Amino acid sequence: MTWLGIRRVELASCGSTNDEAAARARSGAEHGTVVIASAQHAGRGRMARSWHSPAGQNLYLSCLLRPHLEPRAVPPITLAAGIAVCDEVTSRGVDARLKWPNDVVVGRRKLAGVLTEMATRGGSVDHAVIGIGLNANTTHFPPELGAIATSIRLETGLPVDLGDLLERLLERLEQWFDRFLAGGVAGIAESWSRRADLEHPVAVVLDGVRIEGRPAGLDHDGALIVIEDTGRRHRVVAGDVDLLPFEERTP
Ligand code: BT5
Repeated sequence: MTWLGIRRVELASCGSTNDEAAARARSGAEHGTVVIASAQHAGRGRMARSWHSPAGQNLYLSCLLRPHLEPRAVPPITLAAGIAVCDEVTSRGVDARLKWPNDVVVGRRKLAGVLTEMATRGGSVDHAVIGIGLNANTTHFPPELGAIATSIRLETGLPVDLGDLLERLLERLEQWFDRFLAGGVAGIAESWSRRADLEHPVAVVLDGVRIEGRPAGLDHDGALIVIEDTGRRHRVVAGDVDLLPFEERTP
């Protein structure tokens, strides 16, 4: 690693590593600073959802970046982080895929999620925080997650050394952040699509209307292209994409 995680903040417990990283950014922390916690008591997903973060079992980390990018060019960095996580778990024998915009999934179960947040100053980016929650050793999830979450350990049957996982993941994150920072979405789009499940039909809600179709890769700005059976093409720029079981698709 040349820049990511050279500076680290290691916490036994905190509310959210994203909040800790943002607070440090406001006090001048450097590009590449990584905040890691063993537990979070207010781990967050998107749209005020919570992220289950039991102590000592999994990775909860946030990367502080100070990219020279326009604010609108920052959010797709989530896609680059997803590639890094997907490759790391795949190298450990997990059959993982990317699900737009921020999930790493095994089948329909979520293994990891990415939460990118940023702060601007005078119209330019002051800092971005890329938070990653990766389930490594959890074997028992709370009831609401039991059917929709998984971990490396559940997939492989093997316990995971969190220190080793962190180091390898940071190396991959640095490589993919570098690629994104140099070439934007164009530099990672093909790699992202190769790791995404583009066979699975999906449902998305666009302007209040539910659309079903096939994901067909990324647009130039990181939006997901979804094509209906009729051939109609849509751009998904925000929200959730539901993977439909093949048999449940409405005709
Ligand atoms: C995400 O949100 O997937 C982003 C998760 C980012 C978590 C990291 S941990 C380090 C850093 N600090 C933070 O505070 N956050 C980041 P979203 O796409 O909105 O998905 C959230 C949904 O995932 C929840 O509503 C649950 O359904 C589900 N979920 C919650 N905890 C989970 C877990 N541990 N494993 C799998 N699914 C989970």
